Amino acid sequence: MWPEEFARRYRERGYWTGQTFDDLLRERASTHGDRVAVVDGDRHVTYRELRDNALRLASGLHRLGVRRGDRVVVQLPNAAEYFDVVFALFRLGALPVFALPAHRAAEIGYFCAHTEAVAYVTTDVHEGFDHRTLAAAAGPATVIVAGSPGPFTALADLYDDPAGLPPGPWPGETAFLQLSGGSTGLPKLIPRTHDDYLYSVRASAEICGLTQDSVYLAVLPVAHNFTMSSPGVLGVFHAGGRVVLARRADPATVLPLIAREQVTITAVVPPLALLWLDALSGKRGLSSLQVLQVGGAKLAGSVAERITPVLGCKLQQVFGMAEGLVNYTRLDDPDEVVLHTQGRPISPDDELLVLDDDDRPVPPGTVGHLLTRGPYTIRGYWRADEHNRTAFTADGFYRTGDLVRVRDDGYLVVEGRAKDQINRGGEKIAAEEVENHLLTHPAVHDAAVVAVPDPYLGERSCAFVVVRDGVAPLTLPAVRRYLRERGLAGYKIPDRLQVLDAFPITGVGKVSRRELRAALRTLQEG
Ligand code: J2J
Repeated sequence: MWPEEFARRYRERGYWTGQTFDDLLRERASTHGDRVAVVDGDRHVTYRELRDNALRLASGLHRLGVRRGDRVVVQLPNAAEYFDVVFALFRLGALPVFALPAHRAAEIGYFCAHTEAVAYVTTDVHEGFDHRTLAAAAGPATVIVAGSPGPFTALADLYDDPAGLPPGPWPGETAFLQLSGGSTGLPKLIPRTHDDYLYSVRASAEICGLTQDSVYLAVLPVAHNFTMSSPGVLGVFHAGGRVVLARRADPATVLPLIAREQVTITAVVPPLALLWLDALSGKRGLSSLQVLQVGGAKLAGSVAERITPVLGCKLQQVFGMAEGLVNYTRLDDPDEVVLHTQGRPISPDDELLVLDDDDRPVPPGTVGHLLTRGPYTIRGYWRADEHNRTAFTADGFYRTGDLVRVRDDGYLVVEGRAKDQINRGGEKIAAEEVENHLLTHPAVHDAAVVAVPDPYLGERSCAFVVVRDGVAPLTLPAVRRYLRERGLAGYKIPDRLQVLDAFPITGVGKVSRRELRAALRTLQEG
């Protein structure tokens, strides 16, 4: 949490206004009650209905035993119930833990255990996968299912009479736990408060020009920080606009949906932008679309240049992180800025440092490690004291792990990364997490996972392994099957495998895993 002098400053400057998520929804239900808040297929939910659903569900969850401060792992696809669930939890002051639809037993099990979750809310079947099979991983948590519940509690049965709900949380409390992209063995959880998050949401809605006429297409998973807050679904609710949910991201689903629902703004990762560009090249653009936000991974200049000519909308680059700091190119910025930078921070009180390997400032305009603190950037991960000592400086700056250059005009250019992570088209993979799973394989003596360049995804993952003497050779399909059976999310499963007799530099004495990964990157580039 922020030291008192900072908290006071952020309140005095009007960033932290004392609003909770429940306040936001209540205000919208009173000012925009009959307007449609959410479109999910043929289902339209007004602001009044959304608030009623959230209160009724809060009541049912409370009756089930969910209390203020409890954690609840939420894993839902882009469906209307998602909002009922999270706003019900916000109302109770219980903390949703935002799992992604792609997570499997390994991740869900860890989230439930680490957060001591009292409940796990999921769906029946999504993209051919039966999420009810993850119930065992949830441990003692009560399993609640949207759709056919099987032997579990049906979400639909929990909507109850909202009379007599206990008081809600205060705005300085942690509202939810967001997932870190991660670079360590186990994913870290990010505690965000009502006050800090809603500041970023309101400011983002303004920067992105949202109004009550905005129609936002949620195509990336709604629980991701980008889709939720930059300006995302919450920014739309703040502005009183409309959220349209896409269950799938392929052009055949999404492009007709944009036309049918007259979508004005959406957010994608670079590979999706590329897919849409290819699908629309030489055709008519998307006439309703005004802004395409692209972020989560570096957008190549050559792709950026095609967006306005092909799609007929503005491009906005977004460089953000679930830990806080978000940078946007502004809608009235000149082309050169929009095409070739990753934007500038939301807030005048976002403090940035660009440092060399020894924590000394680099000369202006040169590349270094980005560190940041500010009114919506966390001061520490949840229950991770030891990791926090290295992930943050003593005076509270978060080490982003990104290598950036800050131009004279204050805009940032992302030049690379110093963290042991693979950014697979915006999906983040912590090398160490995958390595730890590989090391449990009986044939694996040692393993290191690194990024390899990919023309479509930007990066894919490659697992280098040294096998034990006398074992049968390992193959990529066998390794992939093994990791899948261990319950690892699909996007974390290595795309490539290289079996080596020995790691290149282990002969030189003890090396850090970081040095090893760097050596392997050089090896595969050569
Ligand atoms: C290069 N790298 C980028 C960009 C994120 C808005 C947008 C994105 C995220 C997000 C987010 C990048 N160019 N434009 O939370 O609110 C890489 C950086 C960063 C990490 C954070 C939001 N945009 N990145 O991607 O928590 O390495 O958040 O530190 O998933 O993604 O990942 P994540």
